[in-house]
Amino acid sequence: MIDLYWWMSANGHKITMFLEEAGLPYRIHGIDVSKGDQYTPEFQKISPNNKIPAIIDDAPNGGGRPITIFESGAILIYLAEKTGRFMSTDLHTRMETIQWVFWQAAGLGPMGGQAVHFLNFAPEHIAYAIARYTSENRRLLGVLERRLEERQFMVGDSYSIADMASAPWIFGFQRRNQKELFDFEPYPNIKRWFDAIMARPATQRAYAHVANFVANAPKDNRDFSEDARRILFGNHAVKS
Ligand SMILES: N[C@@H](CCC(=O)N[C@@H](CS)C(=O)NCC(=O)O)C(=O)O
Repeated sequence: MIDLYWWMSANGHKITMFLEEAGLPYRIHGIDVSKGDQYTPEFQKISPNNKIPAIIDDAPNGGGRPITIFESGAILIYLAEKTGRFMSTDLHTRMETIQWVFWQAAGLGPMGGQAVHFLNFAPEHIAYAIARYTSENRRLLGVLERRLEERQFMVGDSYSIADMASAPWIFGFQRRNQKELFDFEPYPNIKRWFDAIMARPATQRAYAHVANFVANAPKDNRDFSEDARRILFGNHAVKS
């Protein structure tokens, strides 16, 4: 059984998408990051960076010592290797997949995340920050569009953990309906790829978990209490 420490965010959806595709048994433990659940001593033992997602697999090799993993990219690689699915074992293809997982975790995620933050959650309008992150996000989207011009998926014609890492971020961008952030129009290949992934029954089952946690996912500052903003965007975690 896999225990998944989760909240309904792009990085959380990556893992439920994999688990649903692979049909692995799992149970979700909700970590409400807007209430500060990520800072409890119990969760910090599992995820020392105080962020979701994290997993504990109680039987990594069909038994043996349980393993704890944080960082969504590391979890995806672990699950792919555990199941032998969604990442080829061929050296070149495996490394191509891992590169694109890192590309998402180090580029599209953090840069897109900052673009979303400065456009929607920052207490003041900082034009420089908005321009800096939206333009870097657009550059990364251009990289993804080029990548998908000649391929069905990010690594060849097989759906892989690279796609599972990136598609939830596109989901998060498009649901905001903000032209400065994202618009499908200049990215027809991203649209084709994204629509195909969202139509997969496993993706739909993964996203259906949202309804079990909150009726409406927060969209901007107005949906967060002052406490939630302090926890998520303040210096709550900084030890002086
Ligand atoms: N690099 C990490 C990022 C994880 C992350 O940013 N998680 C967010 C939700 S998407 C979170 O836990 N935020 C709570 C906080 O920042 O306090 C990963 O890919 O797992």
